[in-house]
Amino acid sequence: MFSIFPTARLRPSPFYESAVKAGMDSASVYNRMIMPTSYGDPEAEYWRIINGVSMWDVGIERQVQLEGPDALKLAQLLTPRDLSNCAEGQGKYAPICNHDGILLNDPIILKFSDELVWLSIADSDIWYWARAIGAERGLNVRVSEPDVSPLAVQGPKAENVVSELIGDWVKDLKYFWFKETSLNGIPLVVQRSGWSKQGGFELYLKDGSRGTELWDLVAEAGKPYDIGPGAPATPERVESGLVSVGGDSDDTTNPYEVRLGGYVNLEVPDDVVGIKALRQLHADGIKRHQLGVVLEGDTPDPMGFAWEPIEVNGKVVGSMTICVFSRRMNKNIGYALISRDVAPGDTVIVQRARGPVPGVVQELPFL
Ligand code: THG
Repeated sequence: MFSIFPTARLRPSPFYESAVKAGMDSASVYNRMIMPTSYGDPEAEYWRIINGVSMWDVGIERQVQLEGPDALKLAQLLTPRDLSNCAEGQGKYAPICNHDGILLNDPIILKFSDELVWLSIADSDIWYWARAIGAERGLNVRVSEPDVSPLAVQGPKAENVVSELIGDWVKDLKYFWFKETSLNGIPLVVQRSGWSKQGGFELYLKDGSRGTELWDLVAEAGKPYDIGPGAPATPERVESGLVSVGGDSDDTTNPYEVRLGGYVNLEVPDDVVGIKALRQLHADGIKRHQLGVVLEGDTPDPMGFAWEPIEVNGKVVGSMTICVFSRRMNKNIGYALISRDVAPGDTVIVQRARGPVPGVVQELPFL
C-alpha cells in the first residue's frame, strides 16, 4: 500500500479532501493532477453508474480559457470541427490535432461568447499549445487557466439529484449545453455532459475554496437516490464506446482511426491547424481502425499497463489498447487499433500477459 503525496506539481482538486473522506482508495494522474479512480468497491461503483447515481471528482478536466476579441477565432484554429454554428451556452466535443493531423486532445469546447471560450481538456498540455498557436498567429487573445473544477453527477438518477439541487430548469438543458448559476452563493456552470453514456451533468465549480461545500450539498441532495462516490468508470466507457485520447491513441493516431472522423469538418478554413493533413488522410484512407474485441472466457482479466499485441495467422496486425471485464456482458472486452484488413466478425489472437487468448472483433459500441 502507498499513499499519494499532493504537491503543487501533482495538484489535488478542490474535492480532494472530500474524496479521501469518502474512502478513495486508488487514484491515477491526469493533467498533472490526482484523479480518484476507486472508493474500494468497484462492483458497487459500476452498478451505481448503470442503475443509480454517482458523483465524481473530475477536477482533472482542467479548463483552458481563451479570452479576448479573438477567443473564438483561436478556438476554431485549434480544432477541425466547425464551430461557426456553435451558439452561446453550447458545448461541442471537438478533436485537437497537430499540423500532421495527429490527435493531441479531445476537449469539450464551451462557448460563452465570441470573446470567452473554455476548452475542457483531456490529458495533455493544451495550455501551451493554445498560447503558442495564438501568439504565432498574432491573435488578440489571453490564454489562462481559470479557477474551475468540474464535479460530475452521472447515472440515470442524476437528473433527479441535480434538478432538486439546482432547479427544474436543468431538465431543459440539451446535451453539452450549459448555464451559469449559483448554489448557496457558490458560483457554478451546469452542463449536461460527462464521460459516461448513462446520462448526467457536470457542475463546474468556479471557486476552488468551496469544493467541500459543493461536494456535501450534492451528497446530501443525492441521499434519497442512494448517491455514492465514483470515478470515470473504464468498464462503462468501454462498453459504451467512448475513446480515451492518450489511452487508445498514441502519437501516430489520427481522428479517423479512432472513430472521431465525424467531428472533423473538412471544409473549415485552410488556416485551421492540421486541416490540410486531415484532408489528405481522408483522401488516402486509413490503414488502421478501431474495433471492439470480445475475448474468449468469462473470468475477469482486465488489462495491465501496456497495449497488448493482436495477431492474425501469427502476424501482428494491431494492438489491444484497453481491456475490461464487462459485468453486463460477462466477458472481457477491449478496443483493437488494428489493420483495415481485419473486419468485424474476424477471429484474432491477443497476446496477453498470461498467454494467447482468442477473440472476435466487432463494431463499437458494445452496448
Ligand atoms: N467532461 C468535461 N471535460 C472533459 C471530459 C468530460 N475533458 C476530458 C474528456 N472528458 C474529453 N473527452 C470526451 C470524450 C467523449 C465525450 C466527452 C468528452 C462524449 N462523447 C459522446 C460520444 O462519443 O458518444 C458524445 C459526443 C457527441 O455526440 O458530440 O460525451 O467528460 N467537462
